[in-house]
Amino acid sequence: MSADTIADRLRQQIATATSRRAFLRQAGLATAAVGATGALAACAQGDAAQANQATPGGAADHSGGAMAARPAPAAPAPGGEGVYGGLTLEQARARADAMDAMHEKGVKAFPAKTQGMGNQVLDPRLDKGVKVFELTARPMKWETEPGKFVYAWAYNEQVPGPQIRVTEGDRVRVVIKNELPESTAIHFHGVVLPIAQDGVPFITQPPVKPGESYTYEFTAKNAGSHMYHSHINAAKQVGSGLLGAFIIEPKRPRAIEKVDVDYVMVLNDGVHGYTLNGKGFPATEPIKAKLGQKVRVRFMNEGMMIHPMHLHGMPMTVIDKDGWAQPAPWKCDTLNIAPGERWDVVIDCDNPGVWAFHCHILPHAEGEHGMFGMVTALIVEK
Ligand SMILES: [Cu+2]
Repeated sequence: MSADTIADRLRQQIATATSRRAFLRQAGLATAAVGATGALAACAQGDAAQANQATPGGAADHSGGAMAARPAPAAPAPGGEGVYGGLTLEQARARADAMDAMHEKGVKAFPAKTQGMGNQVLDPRLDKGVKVFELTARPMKWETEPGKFVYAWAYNEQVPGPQIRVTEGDRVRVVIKNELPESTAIHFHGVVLPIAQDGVPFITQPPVKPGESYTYEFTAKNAGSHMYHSHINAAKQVGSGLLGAFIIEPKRPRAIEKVDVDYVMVLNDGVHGYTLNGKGFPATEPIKAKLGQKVRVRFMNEGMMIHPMHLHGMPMTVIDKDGWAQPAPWKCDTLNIAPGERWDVVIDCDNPGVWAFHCHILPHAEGEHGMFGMVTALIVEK
């Protein structure tokens, strides 16, 4: 789906909301003081209140970053308390319009184009039955949102690194070539393997020095959603992009994991700001499904903070934690993903629309300038 069709769909959603509000107003449920134009008109008071709350934190956290801003305490209204915070209706409407314009601009830009796309499935080379994956770690520039270029350390010029997918029982070989200005190593996070292949310098292997290559080889035993990442100077190396998804498909999938869309969502919060698959809103990628389809989301947190991911409109059924099946599937709409964790959920897409899907630590997702960072959408097409 192109950006244009998403914008069309959002316009349609807003037009529907507008006509519903007009109906409520006619029914005498809307306040008489409010002007009759625009879908947002009836919300002006609420927006003014939001404007007051959004002010003191300023734009400090808008671009993301390693530290979350504390939720700002509610500031006094510019003119005082009471109706419109002491402003006239016209002043309150002008404030609301200015803020709304910034919010609208971000939403209209979604999904914004940027250079580079991470998390692309890497096809293996076959060597006598062994699936061989070759990775090169190298510094590069990475565009997280339109015009925002960050310094990244990336595998195969992708943040997150290429997605590795194998099947339970496969023999797997991963070759890492180090073109970084320091040593590195790869740990296969969650994968059950022999200790020599665990990828922790000075515990299981020597560091891989600049200019060197190193080969890991093991049999993929435990199916599930796993990760691979650096395990030396990790706060910097993983935070800068040396991470990726490592998925072991089961030989015999359970009925509940037979889905139409299988989506990996890697969360990160390092020097690149708050990102989903290496991008911040509005450059994040929407998840698309048709009405009646099932979507599996594999959440993976490669960051240093927790991120409670919240889906609007439909519950998520949690099936796996760290690649291990739950004793029984359970439902939620907000799921806390801690650093290092993987959670797999299935969504029954029975509610059409463009649904917001975001981290609910609000300084990771929305400020007075609009939405940013860990925000995307689940689009359920009729
Ligand atoms: Cu978050």
